[in-house]
Amino acid sequence: MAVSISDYNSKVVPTWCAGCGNFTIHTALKKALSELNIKPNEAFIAFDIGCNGNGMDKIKVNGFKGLHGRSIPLAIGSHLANRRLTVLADIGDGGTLHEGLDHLIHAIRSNYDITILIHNNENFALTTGQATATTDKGKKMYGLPGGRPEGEINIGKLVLNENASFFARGYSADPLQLSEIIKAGINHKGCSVIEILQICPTYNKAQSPQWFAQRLEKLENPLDSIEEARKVLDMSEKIKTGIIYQNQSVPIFYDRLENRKERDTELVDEVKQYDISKLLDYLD
Ligand SMILES: Cc1ncc(C[n+]2csc(CCOP(=O)(O)OP(=O)(O)O)c2C)c(N)n1
Ligand code: SF4
Repeated sequence: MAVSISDYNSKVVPTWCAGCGNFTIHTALKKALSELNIKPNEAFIAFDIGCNGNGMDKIKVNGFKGLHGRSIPLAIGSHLANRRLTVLADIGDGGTLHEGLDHLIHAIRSNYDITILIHNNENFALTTGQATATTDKGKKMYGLPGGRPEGEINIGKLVLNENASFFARGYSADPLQLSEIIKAGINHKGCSVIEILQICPTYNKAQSPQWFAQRLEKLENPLDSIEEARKVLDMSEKIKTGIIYQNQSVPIFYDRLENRKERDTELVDEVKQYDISKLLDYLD
């Protein structure tokens, strides 16, 4: 039976602020999963800490909420243990670019077959709007009344400098485009990094829907040259959305492991032959 978007509905009522981009990001995610006919029990999403991570109980999939910045290694572990699952990490710009930055870099470099959704609202929202690495230089933020002193990180430039095999940029107020991007990211065999420009009307009033409307431009087709892709990442005037770069010829980490080459079983099943109860004795 075909999977429908409502199969992903949970009974938990969202507590996000009115107008928060997380609502439409979730709709786009559910739409993408259902259109790919992935059943809720075939998907695993590692959630982070933050307003984004508070989405965990609002979508009915296998999930795990990790420490702040650690949803990416959790997603990697789940993928390596059980490749039958469609695995995503769902994380904010704060979690990704601060405590989680090393995990992002290694996920890209190893090209694990996971999809990373970065909710970029350009602030640490759950903790009331402090500056993150994507906040514009000079912008006044909670705890920084004199403005942010350093220059900002451009997620696309960071990701493509590490030779990511897939980078896309979506927008929370365009869930139709975003769901197509998420589908492409899931279908991509490798580490797909999707930056989602997320409206946060509470702590990022400057980047309103009107502000985005004046700047966003859709890229019709992905660029297959990484050098060309790097040229369209600048966000100072116009901001490109869409699948910006995809390289399908980079092998994924798992397929490069010599000791897994002859195996068609999953680690999650193989481990069942071992009695690990003694390792858990200390819990008594
Ligand atoms: C290990 C750890 N460090 C810091 C915190 C405090 N903390 C909780 S939510 C949060 C902000 C999250 O910001 P971001 O990842 O951008 O997500 P958003 O809330 O904006 O969606 C921080 C710093 C924490 N809970 N755990
Ligand atoms: S603070 Fe911002 S990100 Fe958090 S729920 Fe409110 S609008 Fe959404």
